[in-house]
Amino acid sequence: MGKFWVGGTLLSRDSLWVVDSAGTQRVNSGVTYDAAKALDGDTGTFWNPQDTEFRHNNWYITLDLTAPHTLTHIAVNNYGDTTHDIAAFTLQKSQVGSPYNWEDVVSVKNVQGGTDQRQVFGGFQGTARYWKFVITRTHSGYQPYLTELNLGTSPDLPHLSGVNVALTRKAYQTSTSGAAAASYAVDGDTNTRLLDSAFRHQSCTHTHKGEADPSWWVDLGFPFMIERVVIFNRQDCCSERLNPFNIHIGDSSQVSANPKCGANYRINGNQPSISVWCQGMRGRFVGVRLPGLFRTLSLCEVQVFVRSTATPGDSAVNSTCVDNTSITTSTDKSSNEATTPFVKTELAQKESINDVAAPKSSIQKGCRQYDAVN
Ligand SMILES: [Ca+2]
Ligand SMILES: [Ca+2]
Repeated sequence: MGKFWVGGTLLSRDSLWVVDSAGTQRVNSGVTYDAAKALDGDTGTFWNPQDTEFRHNNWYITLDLTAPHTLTHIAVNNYGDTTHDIAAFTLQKSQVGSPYNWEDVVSVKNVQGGTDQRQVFGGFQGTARYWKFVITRTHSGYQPYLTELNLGTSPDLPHLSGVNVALTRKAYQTSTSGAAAASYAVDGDTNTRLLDSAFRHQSCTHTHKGEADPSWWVDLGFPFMIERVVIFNRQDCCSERLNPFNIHIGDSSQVSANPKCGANYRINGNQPSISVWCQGMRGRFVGVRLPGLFRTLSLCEVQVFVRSTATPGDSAVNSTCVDNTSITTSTDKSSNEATTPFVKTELAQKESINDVAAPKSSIQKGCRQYDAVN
C-alpha cells in the first residue's frame, strides 16, 4: 500500500455527497465540525464526531457520489496531534442506496499519526455510487479529527499513451552487485554500457553472478493496463546472459507469483533493445526474471508503456511491432507537468527518494522484434 500514486486524478469533491456520519457534530462559536468539513478542500477545518465512546472504532462517513465512480486510491489528512489521528480505516462500497449493501474494498492499517500531511493509499479498484469511509482505529482510541478526505479515480489512460510509467519508480532486484542498483533500469538513461569510460556504474543494473532465478522488478505505484515492456540489454559485454527471460506482471511484489507476459523470450546479442507486447495485462508490478540456475541479470533500462483506451481490443499487435518508431521519453519535470499532468508523483510524506536518478531526456528506438522460444 504505497503512499504515492501515479495519475493523481482526484474527484472534485462536493460536501453534498455526505448523506450520513457517525457521532454528533460539535458546534463551537458558530462553526460546525461536521463531516462536510472533511470534504471542503480546507486543511484548516475538520470533522469531529463527538459523543462516541472511547475505541468506538466505527466512525464513518457515508457518501453518495450521485453516479457510479471507479476509485483506485484514497487520500487522508490527519489532524496531526496523535490523539485524534486515524490509524486504520476501511473503505466500503454499495451499489444500492439505503438500505445499503456494503462490501469492503480496501482496509488500511498503517495510517501515520503525528502528521497533517496528505497520505495516499492505492492498490485497489472499486466501482460504485455509494461509499462508506469507516475509521476503524485511532492512534489513541479517542474520536478522530479528519481534516481532509480525497477520493481518486483511475488515470486517464489516453493521456498516458506513449508515457513510460516505470520511469524513476521504485525498483528492486534479488541482489545487487557492486553499485549496479536496481534503480539504474528506470533512470531514463538507455545507455547500454554497464560502466562508462571512467569505469563508473552508469546505466545498468547487475545482480550477483550465478544466482538461481535472479529477478528485477519495478513498483509502478498503481495497477496499469500494460501494453508493452521495452528492455534495454547490456551491449558492452555478456549480452547473451539475458536469454531466456520472462516478464511477469501483476499486483504481487513477488515477481514469480505474477502471471507471465508470454513465454520465454530471447534477444539477439547485438540488439540493444526488445519490445514485448503484453496485450493489456493488468498489474502494479512489472518484473523481469531469468529462470534457471546460475543466471546473472543485468538490465540497462526497462520501460513500461500502458495501453491507451483508444487502442482496439486484444487482437492488437503481437509481433507486428514497427521498427524505428521514435519514442520520446519526456523526463523534464516542468514540461512533464505541463503536458501530462496525469503522470504526477506525489510524495505525501518525506520519503527517501535518493535512488531516483536525475532526470535526463532521451530519444530512442523503442520497438524491436522479439522471438518466442518454444
Ligand atoms: Ca477540511
Ligand atoms: Ca538505465
